[in-house]
Amino acid sequence: MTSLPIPRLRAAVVGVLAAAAALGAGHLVAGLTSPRTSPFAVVGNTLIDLTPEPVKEFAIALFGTADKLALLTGMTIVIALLAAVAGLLSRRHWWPGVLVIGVFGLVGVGAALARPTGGLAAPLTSLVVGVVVFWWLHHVAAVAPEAPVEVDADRRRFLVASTLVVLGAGAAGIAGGFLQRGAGVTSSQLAAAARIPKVTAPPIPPDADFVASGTPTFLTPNRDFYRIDTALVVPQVRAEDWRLRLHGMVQRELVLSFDDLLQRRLEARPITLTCVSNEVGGPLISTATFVGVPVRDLLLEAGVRPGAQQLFTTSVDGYTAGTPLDVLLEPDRGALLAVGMNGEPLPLEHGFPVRMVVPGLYGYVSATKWLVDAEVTTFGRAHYWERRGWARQAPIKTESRIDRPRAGASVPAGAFTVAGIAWAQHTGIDRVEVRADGGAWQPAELATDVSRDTWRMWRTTLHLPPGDHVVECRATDRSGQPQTPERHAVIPNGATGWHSVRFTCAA
Ligand SMILES: Nc1nc2c(c(=O)[nH]1)N[C@H]1C(S)=C(S)[C@@H](COP(=O)(O)O)O[C@H]1N2
Ligand SMILES: [Mo]
Repeated sequence: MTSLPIPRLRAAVVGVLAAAAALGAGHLVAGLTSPRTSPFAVVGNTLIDLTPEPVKEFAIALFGTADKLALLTGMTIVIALLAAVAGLLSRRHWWPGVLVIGVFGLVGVGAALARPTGGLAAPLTSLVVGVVVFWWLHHVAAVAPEAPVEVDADRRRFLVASTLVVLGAGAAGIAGGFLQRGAGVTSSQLAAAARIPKVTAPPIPPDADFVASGTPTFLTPNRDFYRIDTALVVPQVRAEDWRLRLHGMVQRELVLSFDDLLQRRLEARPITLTCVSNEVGGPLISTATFVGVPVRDLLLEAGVRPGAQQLFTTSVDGYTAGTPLDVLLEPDRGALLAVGMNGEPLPLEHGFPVRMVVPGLYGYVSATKWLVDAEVTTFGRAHYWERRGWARQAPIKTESRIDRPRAGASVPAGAFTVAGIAWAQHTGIDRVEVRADGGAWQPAELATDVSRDTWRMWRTTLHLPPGDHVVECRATDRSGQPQTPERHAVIPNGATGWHSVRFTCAA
């Protein structure tokens, strides 16, 4: 049959809808099998792992914790454009578009095969649905040459078919999303809440923060806790299915279940986590009371063999971190395999059911979420970010941040409050000083000390004349080490420099 070329817009719509159907169907099958195999997750995570380091850093700086939303949006736009092109190539014949969609489908299958936790049901479904829907819509969209009177009927048929595809893809996508969120993990989390023993944490004194003066609350509510990870789809691990293998250079290999952990000695301790990607003045720092088993206890139980240097931890999604054993074995380091956060089980985004936290080390070398494997080994093995040019070891640097006034704010002339936070985890903060317009440093008032593993709030009152001003702050830690004014980028091992804020005193 010879037919006229499909009108351009209609041809592009065929491509875009076929892609939508492929993604929706894949998302649904991933919900029924394993969320990590959703085409969104496979493509997104592959992009994350392949992205050059500077681009990733730029994305975190630009979008902060909205980086994943930005990636998804960008991905969707690119996929829609490519699919429209596939449709436009197929105005006369069905096969060029099917070829393009098929090749992208196969690339998706290949990416799924390359990921640590493969699963081909979802990508294969996407491939088949994409090809079939494209072929079908192409035929519905075709315009019969000899029957101009039927143009309206043609159009109506295409409209009905497209609407069906849109509804089907949307319903599959939404159902997949619900299934993925359900997946038994939420009920597992509820059950865990009842099973985690209540360990009394040292009470946080009411004057540990200066909230009224503009600092964050001392403990960060779980929903406000900063989140950084490479997982586009949050891994779903039920506590009942969770196992940790502690192996490598040990005398006795341990395989622990969630209950095995709960039966051991649990500790509760407030810890301030910080991301190495936190720019000077940045938001990637939060504090929670974590409950968990001391990592040292487990290492002693397993018996570390001579010559071992690091604990190499792996997440269920393949992310890895390497933590020096001499740090983890310090009697008072307080590193935990955490099961609880601020009186609740770990939120899914923060590593449910079990993660590691190590006071004094940046998260990327120590705070593995969705932890499933811990190998005692030498430094011969490079961890996720080490392979991408970041430092192998990364103790947190002494830093401080101004939270009030905000940059660009206008404050009443005369007396006003400057307030913020300072941190030097596992050393503690000794002093914070503030200066205005490059003048003399003056000491700030410190909030009540809670622990050397947590941040310390500070505030002071300044009197400045009307006009534009700059305030700066600097901290000194308890080893006497002052915060360096030298500006360093976040890569390879954390930013340094004094935070400064420009603002105006109103007349
Ligand atoms: N599985 C996994 N764990 C991870 C990461 C990750 O990408 N995947 N990122 C690390 C980094 S860089 C940081 S800063 C902390 C952040 O922990 P949070 O999201 O609970 O604040 O988790 C660490 N643990
Ligand atoms: Mo981080």
